[in-house]
Amino acid sequence: MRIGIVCYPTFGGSGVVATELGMALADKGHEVHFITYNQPVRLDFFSHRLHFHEVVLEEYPLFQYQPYELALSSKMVEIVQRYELEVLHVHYAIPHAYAAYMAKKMLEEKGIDIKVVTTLHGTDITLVGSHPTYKTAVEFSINKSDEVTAVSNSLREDTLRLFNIEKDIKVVYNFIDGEKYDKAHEDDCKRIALAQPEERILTHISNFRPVKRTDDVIRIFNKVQKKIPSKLLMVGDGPERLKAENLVNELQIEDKVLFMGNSTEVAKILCYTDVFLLPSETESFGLAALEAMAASTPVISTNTGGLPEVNIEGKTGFLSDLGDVDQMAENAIKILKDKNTLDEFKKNAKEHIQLFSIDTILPAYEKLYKKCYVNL
Ligand code: GMT
Repeated sequence: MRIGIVCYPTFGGSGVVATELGMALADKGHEVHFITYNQPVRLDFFSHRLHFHEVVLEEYPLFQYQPYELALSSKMVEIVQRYELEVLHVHYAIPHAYAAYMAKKMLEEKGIDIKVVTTLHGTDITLVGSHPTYKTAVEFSINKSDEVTAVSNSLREDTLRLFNIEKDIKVVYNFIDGEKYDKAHEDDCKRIALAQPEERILTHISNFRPVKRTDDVIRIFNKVQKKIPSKLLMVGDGPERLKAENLVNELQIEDKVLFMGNSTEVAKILCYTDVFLLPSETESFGLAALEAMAASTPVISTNTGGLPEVNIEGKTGFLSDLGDVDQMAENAIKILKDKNTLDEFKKNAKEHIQLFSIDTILPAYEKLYKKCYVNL
């Protein structure tokens, strides 16, 4: 098929999922066109089946805010026409589903029927989308999509609770390519550059927004390092980074915590990791946890949102109530205390990702694209 993918091109989970999906679809023979304001960070190759079209914003002094939706929907119309696209798959409802609806209507005027598939990712529903500022437009554009998916049962339920939804929302889990992580393990994994052989490595990866509770990450680690020699890798960047760095200084553990900034080498970083920390306030899915598990890393997380659908209590890691730093630290110590326990959790984590295999999830999206045209 000829598919347009609209997403945020940044390090956020929705952009990562959209990019990996587009690359996998192109690999399978589909023609994929990314439409966004920058080249997606994980888009590492182009081919005759994989294209990127930049949405260019013209600055004009009258505008306090540049009208991105207008530029995006105009670009969608242009690309759908030029490449005769059959489906626009938009990731993250705001403003992508709304812009896609406008593009659909403009194309209708030209006698073209483009189908729109909207995938809801989390904050577009739970934190931003349900806010009164956006709610009406988000609800409208979800209901006007041809097909709607959510990345977990929890997000589906949240959407139905927070909005008046007339459409059927299908759950299509996020996916992972396990082999990519095996490869990072096989290539020489230079763990010694970061920690001594007897030290354990704990890692947190996020966009350092308040919802990620980076202070809890530091406090959990502080308790762990008092019992087990260890290092903490803080990967990513965002508004809470400075606060997290200050807390590290206050606790006098600067020599044990490394702030690494944003990275495109997540698989390599995770190959060093023994335990992954994700104490988020809410997480519709927790792609970072799944990436950790693909690298055979057990996860210490909260039990919020879709996390219990990804991280399995006592098997792939442990889940605690929001803010229960003591229990999360105890659980991390439980996993790290001896090699046999750690190895068992690592094995379980790797096994569990089968449920989220790209081989299962990709056909689910392909079926959905076809379903827009034929009643399957
Ligand atoms: O976590 C974020 O703040 C980024 C956000 C995004 O849209 O990129 O992530 C959301 O989508 C991811 C991919 O589906 C999910 O794995 C994350 O759990 C979800 N984040 C939240 O629900 C907070």
